[in-house]
Amino acid sequence: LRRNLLNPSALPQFSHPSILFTVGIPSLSSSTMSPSLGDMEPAEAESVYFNEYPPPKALPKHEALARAFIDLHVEANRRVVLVTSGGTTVPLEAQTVRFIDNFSAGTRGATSAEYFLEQGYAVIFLHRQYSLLPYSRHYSHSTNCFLDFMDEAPPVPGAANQDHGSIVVRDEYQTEMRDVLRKYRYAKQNNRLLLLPFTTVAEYMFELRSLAKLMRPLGPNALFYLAAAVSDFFIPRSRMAEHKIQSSELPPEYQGGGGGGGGDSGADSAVEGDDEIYTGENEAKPASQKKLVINLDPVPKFLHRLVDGWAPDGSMVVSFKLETDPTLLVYKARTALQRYSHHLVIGNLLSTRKWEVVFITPDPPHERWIRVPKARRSKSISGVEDQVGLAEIMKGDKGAAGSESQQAPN
Ligand code: PAZ
Repeated sequence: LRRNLLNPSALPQFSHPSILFTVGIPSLSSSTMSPSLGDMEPAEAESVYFNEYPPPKALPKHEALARAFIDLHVEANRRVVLVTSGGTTVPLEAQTVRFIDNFSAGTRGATSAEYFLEQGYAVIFLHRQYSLLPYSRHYSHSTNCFLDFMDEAPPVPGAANQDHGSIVVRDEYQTEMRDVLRKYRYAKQNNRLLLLPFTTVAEYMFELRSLAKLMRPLGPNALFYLAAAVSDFFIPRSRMAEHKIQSSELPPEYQGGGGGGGGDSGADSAVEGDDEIYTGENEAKPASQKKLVINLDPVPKFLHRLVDGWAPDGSMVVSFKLETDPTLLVYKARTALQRYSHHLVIGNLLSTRKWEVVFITPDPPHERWIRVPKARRSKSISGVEDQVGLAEIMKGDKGAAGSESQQAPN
């Protein structure tokens, strides 16, 4: 996808810029748009947004699981953290064939969840389906195939079947895997870890809202640790194509079924119409070379609603801010902290996020950099570099993850 920022002057009714994506397939674009959620008061945006989507099918089941989990830990007066992790998708069609995604593998969330568990928290792990999970992350995904950790032991002498031995963990991995296995078993057997998956940005929003409200009985024992990479732009349901967006012109008798990018009304779609209004690149090209122009709206910033409405009184809210431009990171993290009045923003850069973060706090020192020293950036068993041990640091175990400073990196 090639991304073009829309010239805001072309759309005076929006205070938040929409974004256009162009891909090399025939064009379908929009000339009219519905009012932007970004222009509304947070409570109004909430009701419009959540009324537009049917709740995810799994929500009632997730709510029941979460309710039981929370009750258990309220009873035990235990702290509970909601860790969000992984990226959200933005579907282009209601019956989704294509979607926009982002880079997040869920390493931060899964790693941090392990630290929280070690510190005695119960963890609700709201994660992108198939992203990294606490404990299993050491042996999953592309960095390592779990089969590489296995061997076949020689058959036991005298055993009935001498054709094969048992499958065992290779000697060199025994110690580390035993350690991980014990922690995993402990978390499972003691009901300390609840795994709840999402895929789309809308599913994420529904789950977050429900879980935050369910966590109210926890009061100050609740912590929100929002490490998921949540899409900033989306296609509202009302402007989404129902069916797969077509890449070639259809005969007239097949047109108008919603597959061409329009919503059911077809009047205000995200992906139909005069794409040249936005890109200026599409004139006089044969159909086969036209582009698909996708008009995205800003996702409402529900952190406001989380802090001021959904979350329990006295709970702590930690959000993350990812940037790629080092000159923007602290500014953007500070702005988020001021805007949403929560407790901590942890800033990180895409390229250095595995060993360097900055804590932006309302109280002095306001800005604190935490780095894993080079020597400690060892590969774990799975070949994934260790993440900064945020939960340890938040508990005041200073230096646990390495050096600290109040200066930005050069
Ligand atoms: O999942 P991961 O470990 O690859 O990346 C973690 C992260 C960069 C998504 C997280 O640390 C973060 O910054 N989340 C917030 C992103 C944002 O919406 O700005």
